[in-house]
Amino acid sequence: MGRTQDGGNWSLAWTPPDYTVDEKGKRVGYVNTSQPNNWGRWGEDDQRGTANFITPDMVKAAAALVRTGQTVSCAIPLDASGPVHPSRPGVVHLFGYTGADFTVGSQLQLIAPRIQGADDYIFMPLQGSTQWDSLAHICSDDVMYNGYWIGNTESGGGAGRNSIHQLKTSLAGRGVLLDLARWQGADRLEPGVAITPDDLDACAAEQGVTVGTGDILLLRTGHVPWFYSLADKSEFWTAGSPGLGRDCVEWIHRKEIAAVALDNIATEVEPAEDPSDRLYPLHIRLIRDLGLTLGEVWWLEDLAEACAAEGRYEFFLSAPPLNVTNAVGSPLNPIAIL
Ligand code: UVW
Repeated sequence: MGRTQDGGNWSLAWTPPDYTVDEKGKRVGYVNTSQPNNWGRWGEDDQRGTANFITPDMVKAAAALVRTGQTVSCAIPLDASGPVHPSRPGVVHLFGYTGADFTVGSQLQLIAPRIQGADDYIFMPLQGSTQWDSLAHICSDDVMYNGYWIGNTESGGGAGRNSIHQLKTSLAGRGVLLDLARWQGADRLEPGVAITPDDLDACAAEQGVTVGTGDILLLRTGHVPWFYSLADKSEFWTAGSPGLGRDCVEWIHRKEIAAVALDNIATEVEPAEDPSDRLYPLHIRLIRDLGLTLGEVWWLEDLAEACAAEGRYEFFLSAPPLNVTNAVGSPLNPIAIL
């Protein structure tokens, strides 16, 4: 199906898919044999995946974790200096009119003689900064989370299924930080280090925190800070990345985690543990199979400091996506409240 590469050349030949799509936008007859998976767990029409683990009672309980009222941002600066995945262009910030324009005589003053000000625009990939990846981001076998056909996302209307705006009232609740770099006694985990379930359990035990149903789990590797520390960034893009190893999929599923966010580029370890694996094998298992919303390029240095100072690694986390209609991802400014 689809176009093929033949001897290094793209073939123009194409065979139309041999399946049909139903009124709900699902590929008819497709059965997900991957394990574990959450398809159907929250109903045939679900588009929210593991975010469903966060119930109103859990949000109330998480609010009780606010003790000092200290607020900590988990976002990198939203500007052209940040690490953006090589498949995407960087952030462009432009100004429509500025205070300086008024000092030299802006034509706007002809319309409104007394008022002055400034206005600006950002052009950026929605996954070009601290971000959530929606459940429309990754597909396999032409199918996304809960059996929806890949073609529900199209350039005219956007992500007609599993869009990030489905979570506009979610992703606020109990946040837990596992500071893996500190637990290892290092500034950062080395590129290529695959985080294991044993690492997660041991780090949580040392920090005296439990991880469970409905938690938004933040994992500090120190990788994004390494980017900012490098004068020549080329090493960052060729070295690979620390990240989740494949055995974490079952752990995340068993713990009923609502969402996972890391301070790396793509959540999972790079290169993949098994070189024969498809590109980003965990993206398929986590986003498509579990329906897990993934956070990438988070800034966890300040939160790590605050948690270490307080000696507690749980807090209220407010991290809803922007309400971008039919979108595959969203930038955000997550706030941990201690
Ligand atoms: C890709 O999958 C290309 O990017 P991300 O790391 O945002 O998931």
